[in-house]
Amino acid sequence: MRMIIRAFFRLLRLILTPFMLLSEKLTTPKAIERSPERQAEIDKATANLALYEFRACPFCIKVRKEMARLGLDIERRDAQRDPVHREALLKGGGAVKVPCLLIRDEQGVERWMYESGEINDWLGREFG
Ligand SMILES: N[C@@H](CCC(=O)N[C@@H](CS)C(=O)NCC(=O)O)C(=O)O
Repeated sequence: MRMIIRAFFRLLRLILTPFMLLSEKLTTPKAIERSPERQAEIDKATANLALYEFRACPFCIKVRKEMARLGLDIERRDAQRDPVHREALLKGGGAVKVPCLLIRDEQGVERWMYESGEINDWLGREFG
């Protein structure tokens, strides 16, 4: 029974994923404009960030859209299909839950931020 339920959800995900990704593509906002100097500063700061995500997770899509709106080039790590990223998320953050933003400060101290709303608020405060 468990296998059937699992297969059902896998099939559902397979069917829904292309629609979710298409909808993301169609509704992703344009990036705000900045001077090249300011953008370079931001690119430097975002090099210390990484977003752990599932491709078709609606909460991850919400964060990716905010990243696009703010013009942020943040490394994306697929915690669904890449076992190395999945393990790193579990070890570092404490749970395989996405989205999760890894923030590394200048001293190398890591902060693992869960919750799409909290992540978007933080991105807005830092880079908005
Ligand atoms: N309230 C959270 C919801 C995140 C969430 O439910 N993510 C799902 C994927 S869409 C997940 O990671 N599920 C795995 C789990 O909760 O163990 C947010 O806004 O980020």
